[in-house]
Amino acid sequence: RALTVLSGGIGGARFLQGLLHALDTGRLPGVEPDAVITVVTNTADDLWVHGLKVCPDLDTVMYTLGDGIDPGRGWGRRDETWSVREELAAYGVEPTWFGLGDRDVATHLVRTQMLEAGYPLSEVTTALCRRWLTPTYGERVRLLPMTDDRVETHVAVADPDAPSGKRVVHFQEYWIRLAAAVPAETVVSVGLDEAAPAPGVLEAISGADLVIVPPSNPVVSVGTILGVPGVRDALAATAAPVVGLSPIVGGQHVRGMAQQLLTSIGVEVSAAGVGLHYGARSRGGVLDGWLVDSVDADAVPALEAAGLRAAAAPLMMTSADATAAMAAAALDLVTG
Ligand code: GDP
Ligand code: FO1
Ligand code: CA
Repeated sequence: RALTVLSGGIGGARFLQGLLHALDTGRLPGVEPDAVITVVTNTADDLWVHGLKVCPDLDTVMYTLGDGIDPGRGWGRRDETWSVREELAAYGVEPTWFGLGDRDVATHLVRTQMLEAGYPLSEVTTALCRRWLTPTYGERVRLLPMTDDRVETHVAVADPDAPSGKRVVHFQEYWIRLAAAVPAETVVSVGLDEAAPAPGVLEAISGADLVIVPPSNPVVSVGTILGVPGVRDALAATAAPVVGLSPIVGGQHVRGMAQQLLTSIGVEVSAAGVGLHYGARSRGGVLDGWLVDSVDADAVPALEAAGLRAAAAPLMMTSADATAAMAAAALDLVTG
């Protein structure tokens, strides 16, 4: 069996923890415990900072599954220290708003050195995962960047001092320095149209037995992956059922900035809105099934009218067990 998951960072990583727990505890009927999971991960949050290439979503998935993540933050390393950050600030070197932990810096040094030696991001990721994933999962979990090419999400925000009245900032500056506290006038995925899917990405979709869209950010995580040339076609053509889980519960995101970004692209901030935005494969979209939280059960009829299989189930990832149940419900929706 081969499962493929299209993931962002924290939400996707937490879902993957539950999916692996479901496999380990035999809670996915018809899926053997050693099924291979390929994680196709968003790389458009990536940032060159202080000469280092930082890949937040790849690192969050890698550290989370490798048990190196700081559980409170959901990003960066546990038992972290911040001497490098403090020294950079002492030099007055910007961006001081982007916190690099000392342990985390080692990851970026290894990645940057390998990139500069000519290794593509996918091979760099495989190398880093030899430390973080292989000891625990062997070949069962493969972490792939969506592309080896440089893609960055940038956000236009209002700026009265600018001639155009707008200023474009990197997504990380929008999220961290601006705290997503201002409307995202426009979201731009720089380089996305020219990007090629990383080796193995299209095959992971076309050859899967099940494709899962986890509760990740529908705009800057899943939306970006869907924008990689070839990905939508692979999803439309795959024999695997494609099932998604809503990151919006009761009309709100659980964390992050999906509300601001969905509003920016004119999508209703609701479980139904996101499901309809992804659309049914039978009508040119990417999903066969869409799972919403129990509080959004009233959205099921509209989703079914749009050609989707839909159901309501508890969707708060409060524990590996709770998330395992979500994974089982998602599988059941499209294979039952
Ligand atoms: P990021 O790259 O770190 O922002 O992580 P993702 O894009 O993978 O996931 C972010 C999304 O996860 C947000 O839109 C949240 O609403 C969603 N999310 C986080 N925790 C939960 C949860 O427990 N349940 C559900 N349904 N969504 C969640
Ligand atoms: N998030 C913050 O809110 N503040 C930070 O200083 C910060 C630094 C950082 C460094 C490395 C990394 O991999 C992630 C980091 N993040 C930080 C989180 C990051 O902005 C988010 O995980 C995702 O990009 C959101 O999609
Ligand atoms: Ca992200």
